[in-house]
Amino acid sequence: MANIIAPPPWRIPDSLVTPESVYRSRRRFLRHLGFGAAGTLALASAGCGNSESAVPPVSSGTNSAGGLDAPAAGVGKYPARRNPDFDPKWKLSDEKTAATYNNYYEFSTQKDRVHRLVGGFVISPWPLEIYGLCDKPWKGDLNDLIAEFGLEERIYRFRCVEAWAMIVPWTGFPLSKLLEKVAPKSDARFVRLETVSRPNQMPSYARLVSNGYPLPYNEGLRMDEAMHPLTLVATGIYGKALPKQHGAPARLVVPWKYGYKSIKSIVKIELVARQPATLWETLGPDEYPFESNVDPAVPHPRWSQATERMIDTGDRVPTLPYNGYAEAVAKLYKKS
Ligand SMILES: Nc1nc2c(c(=O)[nH]1)N[C@H]1C(S)=C(S)[C@@H](COP(=O)(O)O)O[C@H]1N2
Ligand SMILES: [Mo]
Repeated sequence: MANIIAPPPWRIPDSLVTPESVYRSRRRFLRHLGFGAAGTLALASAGCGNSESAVPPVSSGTNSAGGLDAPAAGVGKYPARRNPDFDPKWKLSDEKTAATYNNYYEFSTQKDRVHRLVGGFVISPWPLEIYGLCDKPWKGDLNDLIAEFGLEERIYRFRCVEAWAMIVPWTGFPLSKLLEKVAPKSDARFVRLETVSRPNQMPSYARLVSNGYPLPYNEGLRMDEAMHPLTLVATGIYGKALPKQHGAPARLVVPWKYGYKSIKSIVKIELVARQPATLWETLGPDEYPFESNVDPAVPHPRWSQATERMIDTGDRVPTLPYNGYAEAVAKLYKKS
């Protein structure tokens, strides 16, 4: 139990994924395995006790220079107008539950701890760049993009691969607007997105690296997926700027794919010709493949995806093909 050995990355998948709520104890993990309950992604060393306790907390409210954070991006723009095309009359998940149950591994692998560890994360200013196979690569601050594109609110379902789900109002702009701005070349067939790398502000960062995680966190989409009108760059949630634990100041939301595709705190977007390697696919290609469309009929190798648990009510509801967005996106995956 005591020896924490960092396995090489290619060995991680075997020990990486443990059923939900049992990642703290190897013994409990083994006992629960047979239940086939909803699973969770956990550190490779997760069986060896509370691996977070050795990480010193980051002081909150200050930036790296010791001063106060500048205001978050989009100040004065919330709440944004709700887009009537994305306003289903669904009951929203509880805001506070969503804000205290997060996957943001760079801060913690324990969902209920992330929100307590983000205080020292500096989100303003937020330079980002979009480059690669395009005629007009762009570099600037997130605020420039918000000023140019405006913000709108949309209600989406969100489904994590661990079989929990929520319904939340995101605020943001379509990724397609940003891609059109840089004029993609015809050979740009994929986009690769990268999360900011801030080991000094992200308490779990060094531990992830030593456990073989290929940080910075990165994700990717096919160009037609990235250009799809549902694919959103979110800067807000519940009518306010994004709390840091949700991926401030700008994160992706791809509502028909498992949650890990919705990469947080984006600083780089690259247009590329070939399918990029992504963090989760690199760690476990059978469990977290590049495409990762929500599909109740395709179980995760270690748990069913047929149902999901709403994070606030605990209700178990059927999982829908493409997370309920089949009408909008199934055509992207028609085999010819
Ligand atoms: N950089 C980064 N992005 C990330 C993650 C992460 O650990 N790091 N977790 C992903 C996963 S697994 C999920 S389910 C969602 C969770 O988003 P939420 O905490 O805002 O609900 O963020 C995704 N984006
Ligand atoms: Mo997830």
